[in-house]
Order: sequence, then C-alpha cells, then structure tokens
Amino acid sequence: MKAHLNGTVSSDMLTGLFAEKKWISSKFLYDEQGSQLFEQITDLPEYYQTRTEAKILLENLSAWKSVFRKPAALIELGSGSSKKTKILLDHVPNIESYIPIDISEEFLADTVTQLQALYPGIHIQGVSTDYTQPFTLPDLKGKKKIVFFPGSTIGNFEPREAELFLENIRSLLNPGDQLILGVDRKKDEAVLKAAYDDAAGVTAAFNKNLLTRINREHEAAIDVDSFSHVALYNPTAGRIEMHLESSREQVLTLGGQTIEVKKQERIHTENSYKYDPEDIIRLGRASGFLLRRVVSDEREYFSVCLMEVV
Ligand code: AVI
Repeated sequence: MKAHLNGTVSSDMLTGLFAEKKWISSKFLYDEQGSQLFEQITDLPEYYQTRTEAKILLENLSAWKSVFRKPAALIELGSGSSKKTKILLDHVPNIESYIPIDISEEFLADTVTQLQALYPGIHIQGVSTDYTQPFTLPDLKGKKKIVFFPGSTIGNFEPREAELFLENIRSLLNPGDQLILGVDRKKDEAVLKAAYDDAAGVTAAFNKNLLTRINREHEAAIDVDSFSHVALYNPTAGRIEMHLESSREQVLTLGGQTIEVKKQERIHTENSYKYDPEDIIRLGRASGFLLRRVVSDEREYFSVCLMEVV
C-alpha cells in the first residue's frame, strides 16, 4: 500500500515542536523513505493488519458480491497500488467502473495504465487529489457508488476528524450507496504494542525518519540517534500512540529557532485508533451511515465493515 496521508514540505511540520506538549503530524511520516518503510511494515510478522484484512476480503466474497448485486462504481480512497482492490476486481462481477483516488499523480497514472490492461472490461478513471480534503467525483451517470477505504487508515484520524471526513464522503453519495471500511479492532495490549514496536525495528526507523526528514527539509541538525521510538496503548482513548523520546537534555536548532528538549521528553508523532463494532455504529451515526454488516477474522483482530448511506 502507498502512503495515503502524504504531507508536503512546509513549516506545518514544525509547528507542534514549539507547543508545550511537542508533536509532529503523522501525515509527515510518508516521504519517499517513510512510504518504503511503511510498505515493509505491512510485511512484518507482528503487523497482522494488512494480511488479516486481505484474508477477510478473500474469504468473504459472497458479502462483496451482494454489495455489487447491481452494476456499480467502486471508488477507492488512497488507492496506492490497488493491491487489495484486485481481490474485488478479480472476483466480484458487476464492478462497471473503478475510480482510484490517490494524492500521487504519477503513481496513480501508472496504476491506472496497468489495471486497465488487466481489466479491459472495467472503466477505470483515476482522480489525483488529497481525499482528506473536500473533492468531487467524475460523473458516474446515476450508477450506484461503493466507496472502499481499506487499511484501517480511518484510525489515523482523530475521532472528530473521522466524523467530519466520513460526513464529507457521505455528501458525495446517495441513499443506498455503501462504504466498505477496514478497521483495526481493540485487542490484547501486547499484540497491539508488538505491531507498533516490531523486533526488527522497522517501525522505529519509520518513526525516526520524521527527524531525518526535518533535518533534510529544514536544514536542521537533530541527532536522530538521541531519540528512541516509543509505542504505547492508551486504553482510555482506545489508541496506539507513537512518540519519539529524547535520551538526553538538548537544544534543537530549526530554521534559525531553538527548541529545548528535556531528558525523556517525548514528541507525539502518531495516533492509531482502534474500532470495535460499537465504535463504528457511533461513527456511522455521526456521519450519516448505518452499519449493515461487520466481517471479521476468527481472532477478531480486524474488521471490514459494510455501511450504508441513510
Ligand atoms: C497507515 N496506518 C493505518 C498505519 C497504522 O497502523 O496506524 C500506520 C502505522 N504506523 C505505525 N505502523 C503503521
């Protein structure tokens, strides 16, 4: 999967470092190196999410076939290489059009060319945009629309942001249109922590790459090795948090300004919210969707939710 919350070069990246509780937005995790590291994360033994979601999709084809009982358009948010979508395109009849949406124009154009050759019977039209911002869809001539948002990316939105985001998606749809949403569930803390603090240190490298990016893009000289990766589960908020913890007291010099960092002070870099079905019902109610069906793996680690516009 490609990065979906692609950040651009901007001082936006530094704002949170001047706050009382330091933070950097997780959208900046996905520069070229970060996107490659994320790709590696999805193959890690501890990161069950990607594998589990693909398995759920493949083992429940009748559920997706019933969504596409009538010919419809499939719209994917943050399509990347459309790896998981191929499961649907390969097995589900009645997908008349496929609209992959991705921020990376070049990558999207390549994917569309490749997919069109593989699926000549499906009309494929890419939309290059930041789908987290309001956008419009091409004219789908009254066809039923099925939005596909896999990967549990919804978990990286703050709860209120997630509601507003889905409300915005809802505004592009009509009653009866549906959303297929992948979410990572609440579970044993040790399983969650391992998924975000793997033995090979790939997630640590992914997190620390934020500092490398700041050094490169802001001519800073942060000693990346003086920070360590911290992943913890916050049960009250129902989320995994990633932080970067300073091993010593130090002063960071950034764009001509200085920032004091205490020993063991943390910079908060990502939240990954976990959603059980009751959380999805609530999210749906707040954004104009009704939860129709939850399909999970046998361990109930991950769910693919079918939601309908009301
Ligand atoms: C992209 N997103 C769903 C990942 C997650 O699990 O929240 C990002 C990630 N962060 C650390 N590992 C993976």
